[in-house]
Amino acid sequence: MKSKIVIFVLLLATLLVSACGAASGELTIQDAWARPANTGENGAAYFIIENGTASDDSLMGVSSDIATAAEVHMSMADANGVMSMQMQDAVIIPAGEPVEFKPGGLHVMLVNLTRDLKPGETITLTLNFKETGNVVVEVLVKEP
Ligand SMILES: [Cu+2]
Repeated sequence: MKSKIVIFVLLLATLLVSACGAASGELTIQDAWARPANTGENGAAYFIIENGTASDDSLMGVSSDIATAAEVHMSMADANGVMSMQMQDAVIIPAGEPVEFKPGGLHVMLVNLTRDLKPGETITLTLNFKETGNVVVEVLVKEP
């Protein structure tokens, strides 16, 4: 009789653990788009990162096969209103809080494009996260 109860408790514990596993979400990239640009120019890509997991993550870098380099930048205005861009080593993506990459703020700069980016085309970026690892994103080229 006692052993039956133990087995039941173990079963219940297993069910609870798997239920928790299913409830915790994942890290997703929404609304990815890039500005149209020509070969040799710099392009810019934007998206929203939603971290549905239970722990903070960090975007460590981006790679792309259509540019010499892909860098994470933050645009900012100084006291005189002059815009500049600062390269980011890592961008923290808090659990449950979306981080928006948008014109005038965070963006992925595609340095020295090796092909044209025409409206309607799709390019691929690989985002590297500290915890989640690599996430491949389809990015639509469109006018802002
Ligand atoms: Cu930039």
